[in-house]
Amino acid sequence: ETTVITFGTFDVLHVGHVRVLNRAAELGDRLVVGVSSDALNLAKKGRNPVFSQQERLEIVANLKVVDTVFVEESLELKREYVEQHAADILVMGDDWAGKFDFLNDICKVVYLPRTPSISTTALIEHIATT
Ligand code: C2G
Repeated sequence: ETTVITFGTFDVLHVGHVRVLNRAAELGDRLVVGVSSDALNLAKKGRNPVFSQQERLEIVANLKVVDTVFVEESLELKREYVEQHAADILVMGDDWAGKFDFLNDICKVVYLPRTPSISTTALIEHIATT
């Protein structure tokens, strides 16, 4: 059995998120998703997410292709998470290209192309100005 792991904030879920999760799921038999905590999101992006971590976890957990979700507390814990979940493949969008290559010793690291022109930031901007 091949376990795939991926990470993200998944705040205001959109088709870019769904596509990367579907493509990640196709690479294995089981998909595990680390959802960034509210604290990590604030540290990373300088703003609170629209949806709380509990809500984001609930949304992602209910997607057909997702088997397991957990809270990602720190970007520095990737190796621990890969080991804990016995992941064979780590998948990230290519905005992270190269960033997790150091995990090549314990899993395969795959970067998938992002869906162009869709982002939560653009969505928030759109909603705020129309
Ligand atoms: N994504 C995508 N296309 C978009 C937007 C996002 O393919 N138009 C992908 C990202 O590349 C990522 C996933 O969807 O693989 C989740 O995106 P974000 O919620 O923006 O995740 P991020 O904040 O980058 O968190 O440890 C890493 C972080 O937790 C990743």
